[in-house]
Amino acid sequence: MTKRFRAGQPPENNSRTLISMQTRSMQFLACLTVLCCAAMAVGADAERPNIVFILVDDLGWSDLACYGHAYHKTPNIDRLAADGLRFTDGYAPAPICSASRASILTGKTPARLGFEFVTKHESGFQQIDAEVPLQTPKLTLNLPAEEITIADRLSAVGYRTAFFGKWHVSQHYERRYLAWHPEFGPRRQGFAIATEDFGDHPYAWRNRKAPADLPDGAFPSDSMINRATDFIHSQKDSQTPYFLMVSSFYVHTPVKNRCRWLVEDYERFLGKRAPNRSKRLEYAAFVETLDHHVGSIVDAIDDSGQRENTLVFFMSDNGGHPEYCSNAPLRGSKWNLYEGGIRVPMIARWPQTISAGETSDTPVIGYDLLPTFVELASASNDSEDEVLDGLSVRNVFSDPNWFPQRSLIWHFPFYHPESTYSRAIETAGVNDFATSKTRPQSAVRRGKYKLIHFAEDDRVALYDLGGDISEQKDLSERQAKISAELRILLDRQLNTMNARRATPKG
Ligand SMILES: [Ca+2]
Repeated sequence: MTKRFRAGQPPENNSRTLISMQTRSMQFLACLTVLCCAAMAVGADAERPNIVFILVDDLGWSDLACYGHAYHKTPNIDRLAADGLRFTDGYAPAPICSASRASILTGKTPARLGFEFVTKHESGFQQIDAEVPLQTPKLTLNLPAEEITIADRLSAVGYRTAFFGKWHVSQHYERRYLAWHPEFGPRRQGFAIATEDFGDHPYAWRNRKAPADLPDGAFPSDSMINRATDFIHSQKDSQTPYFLMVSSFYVHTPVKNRCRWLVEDYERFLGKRAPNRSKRLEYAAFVETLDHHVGSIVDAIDDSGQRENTLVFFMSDNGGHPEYCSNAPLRGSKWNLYEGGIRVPMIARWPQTISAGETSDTPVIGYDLLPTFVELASASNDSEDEVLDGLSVRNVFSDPNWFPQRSLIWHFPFYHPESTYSRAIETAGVNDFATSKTRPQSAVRRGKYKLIHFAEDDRVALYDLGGDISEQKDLSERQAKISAELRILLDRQLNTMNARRATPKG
């Protein structure tokens, strides 16, 4: 194997290898050919699991009953957790879609990829509706086709690969929102099977108007989910392992339901004066619809006879939308680096290896998935040519107390929101039910401590997540030594990754 991957080291210990994307891509293709031949020669390995990766959109850490939500009904996802391992400290690599997805697919941080924000129709700079002191980097539109994704890695060792749902790491093709760009879509990133389909999400409704209501108890049929379950059933008797990524459009806005019965069913749970009541009722029904979809996928796996040797990995791409979701007890929301923006539901079920009903407080982050899945596919993570930021967390599946010593980092050198910044509330609290101003910021977590650095005023805040999950007590002065250490660590890691910074306008 000519292309080997170096993982399992903290990012601060990695030195970036300078080698052109093109050269790496050619080496990888050569390697892919060798590995495919090897895989065919030995036949499919019964020890290698199928991997079904369910990535959901904007689901908050507190949104599921199995994470303590008081009234959302999520029996299917709860069952997944009861049959497997629930992570209390699972993290998205970014508080926003595109950056998080690019990072998950490649095992690299958004800082290293230079993809820290959300893709757009066209390139340029952010347009903010207020004077801001920092100049943010140029917008990134596409995950380069040369980047090596989970699907590239697994197809190289004989996995069948399929993708359905939200891609969002390419610019919107022909200005159609979320349309896959043919040069940067899933088929250019290692997925052999990929069909664009919005299913029954309101994105697909004509003029975003709901088709007819559904009768009591009925959920809408969703063609995108049906494609995924058809694929699972088609692999019933296959000896070849598969990697299926189901990337749900739920529970991203527009939050609208055809199941009025379901929305009405939630009315009793929220007082008439509850903040954002109607939005939150729609949202509750939306979350339950997502849960129904997840149930369809899990049922298909179980019905196909491949339950025991299929890893189902479920997570959200970022925290909950502040206007719809109660992110409490977490502070903040989607779009910022408080826990509400990045700590997400994360569940793994793999009956052959993971004991039922386990919980782990080991921090695991989306950019760990590539090295983890690669190891499960019996491929090597060791490379001289490629630097990964993630770590294989395979050990946590058999030992939920396994706790590697390392740090996690986040980097968001942008402002948000762009066109309504002037009207956004000044800072993020707990359950604002409003969008707050996000200023360029970065964060690092080591052990129970998390430091956030704010670029505008070079200020830091330090939180002890062990005793202060709501990030209410800034310890940066009382714990000055830890604060200084983490500040240096964060800066060093960002420099190692050639991170793009927001800089003073001049
Ligand atoms: Ca998202």
